[in-house]
Amino acid sequence: MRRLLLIALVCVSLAACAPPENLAADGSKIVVGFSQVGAESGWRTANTVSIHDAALDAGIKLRFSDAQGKQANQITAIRSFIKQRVDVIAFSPVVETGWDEVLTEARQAGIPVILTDRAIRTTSKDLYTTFIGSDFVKEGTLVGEWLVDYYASRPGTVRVVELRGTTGSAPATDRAAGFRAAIKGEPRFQIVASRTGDFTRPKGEAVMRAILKTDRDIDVVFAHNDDMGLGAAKALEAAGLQPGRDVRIVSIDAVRDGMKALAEGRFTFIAECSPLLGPQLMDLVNKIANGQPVPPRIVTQETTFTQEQAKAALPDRKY
Ligand code: GYE
Repeated sequence: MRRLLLIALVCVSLAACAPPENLAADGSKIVVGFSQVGAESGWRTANTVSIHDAALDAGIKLRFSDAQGKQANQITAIRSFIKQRVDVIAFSPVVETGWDEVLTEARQAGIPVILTDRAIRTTSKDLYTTFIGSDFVKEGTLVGEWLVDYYASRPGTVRVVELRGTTGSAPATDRAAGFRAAIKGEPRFQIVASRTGDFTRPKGEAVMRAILKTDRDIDVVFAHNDDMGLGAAKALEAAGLQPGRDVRIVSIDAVRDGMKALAEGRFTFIAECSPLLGPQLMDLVNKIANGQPVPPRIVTQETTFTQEQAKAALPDRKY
């Protein structure tokens, strides 16, 4: 109480008092509308928790909408945020294209937009203020480079099954491209099947089961996320093949279940993709709501994990 009084006195005595961190320039509580992709994976669940927690910590009011994997739902949510006149709109776009119209509406309403986690393709750059998220091309490249290195001492053809993420989404497109760039000079690497598992465990399993019906001669499964890799592991086991010994599963994310599989030897390698975007996102919301400049692109810091590294990291893994 005495501290509050003191702060109030200091504020009154100063000509202009900077607003506390969690308030907009006009002194009101900042409201951010966030449209989430859905709940397709462990990554997504951890991302949603991170965003909720960070909003709470920053004293920012969060209006959260789950699009259940559908772009149409995201467009509806963004229109509703515009109507509510939120201070900032943030969203993680399900797919890359088809945003120009609704983002033009946001711009016309004077509401800044932050892209979170996934990029979009647009002709006009000024439809969003900044983009925070991973370098998906790099993630795919890291997996490909690691495999090239791993097989350097193991001669012969390497038959790869690729389980792709959601068709048209930035991570699926970019991870596929990065991976292909890494194995380009290595003709012995052959992508024998490439199908979408929509970033979910059940679809990863179903697609892998279907592939195994006609082809059991597989060296590597490259899953665009841990969940699809875990689904594939189940399908391989059901077909009498042992993941980690008969087939090497490599993936992206490094969520707890993936790290567990890696530590147990069912997975062979994971490139990390961090879902903990909440604190940085709320910091951006705060700055933008207060008219402060922000960089146009913020790239998430990430690493990679071998089986040994996963064993060491697992006890402290938060998600
Ligand atoms: O890798 C996957 C999720 O966009 C980075 O989406 C995200 C991806 C993540 O479903 O697990």
